[in-house]
Amino acid sequence: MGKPLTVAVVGATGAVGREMLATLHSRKFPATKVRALASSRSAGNGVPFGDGELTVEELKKDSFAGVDLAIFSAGGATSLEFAPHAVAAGCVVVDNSAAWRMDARCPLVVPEVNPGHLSWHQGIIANPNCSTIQMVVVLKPLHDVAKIQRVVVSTYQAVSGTGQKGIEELERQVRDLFHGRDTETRVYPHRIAFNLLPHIDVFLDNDYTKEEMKMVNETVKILDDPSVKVTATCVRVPVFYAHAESVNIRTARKLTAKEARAILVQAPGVQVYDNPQEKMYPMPKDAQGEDETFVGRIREDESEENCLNMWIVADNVRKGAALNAVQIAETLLEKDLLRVRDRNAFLS
Ligand code: 25A
Ligand code: L14
Repeated sequence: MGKPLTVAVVGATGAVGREMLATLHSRKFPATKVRALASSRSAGNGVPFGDGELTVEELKKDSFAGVDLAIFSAGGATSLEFAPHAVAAGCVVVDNSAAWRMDARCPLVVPEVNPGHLSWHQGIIANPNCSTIQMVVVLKPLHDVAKIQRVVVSTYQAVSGTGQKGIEELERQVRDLFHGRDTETRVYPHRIAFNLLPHIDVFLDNDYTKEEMKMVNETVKILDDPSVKVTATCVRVPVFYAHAESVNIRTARKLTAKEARAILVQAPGVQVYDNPQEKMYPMPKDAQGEDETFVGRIREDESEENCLNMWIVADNVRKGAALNAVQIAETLLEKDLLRVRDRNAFLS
């Protein structure tokens, strides 16, 4: 055991925050003390941790004295406001919101893909968008061998991406419709039960959604290669856990489906699940609760040279959020990078 280590989870009462506590415990993260922080609404309540419970404390600017590592999943506004104060207290932040991802001072890290980026962190490390994480885990080993030039992706995203309130919206609407009652839409702009919404996060000036542009920009930053062109369509589907993606790539060097499978079988964090004859392909119901990113339906695109199609599925709350954040923390420890060099780096 090393020196004492205090870890705080900010947003500990949310769908992702709870999973972060569970992941810290199940992976035996070497914390000597774990604290649960959330808004004043939840202060004083308990959240499960291991066999016991932690009492939720209200997040305040001075919450981080004596904290070595804070993992944030409480929305972008909370991260923007509080992460600089955490760093000022000497605490390293791993942030699950979109707030710091494209900030040049903040590495955007998937440990299987670009762990080296952690070396230049200045106190805040960003955890990528869930849809981006599961895609780059699969793309990276193919890119290293055959150089990906273009990616066309369509996503099928679970309601848990919106947190506990998304899960409750789908449950309530399904129950109402089964009982022949009218149902309300509270969280999404339209009914999600028995429907599909080609709309995640807000629309931007270019008529893409912010979720789609996160996939475009974050992929380039993580792969550290602006020559990779990405275009995305992000769709909310009535599934509780695990996002799926249909991905088409064009590579500089031709890859057969067989070669791609052989490369991916060796890839860290990836499980190839691809046997059409046996009706074996990844599905959200099987990826739920798993740590790995599953890939199947790997096949050559017969309409275009050097292009492949594949189907990628992962648990958005685990690899897409909590697990990836904890893996970042583990990698910081391994590389002895859990320290803040300049406490003023993010104070304006
Ligand atoms: O949903 P919010 O408001 O963004 O809050 C999420 C977490 O941040 C805390 C909040 O504490 C919660 O832990 N938080 C918010 N504002 C804060 C502040 N100013 C703050 N903490 C400190 N200072 P809370 O305990 O006050 O909020 C209660 C949370 O409990 C969940 N919940 C349980 N039952 C509920 C319910 N919510 C509504 N109705 C109920 N009946 C719920 O958490 C609620 O917010 P959540 O799961 O919806 O939060 C998930 C947030 O995380 C984002 N997210 C989800 N998946 C991903 C993701 N972000 C990135 N990647 C992902 N894969 C969601 O978008 C959501 O913002
Ligand atoms: O930017 O609603 O990481 O599914 C991830 C979950 C944005 C919203 C992010 C969702 C969030 C998204």
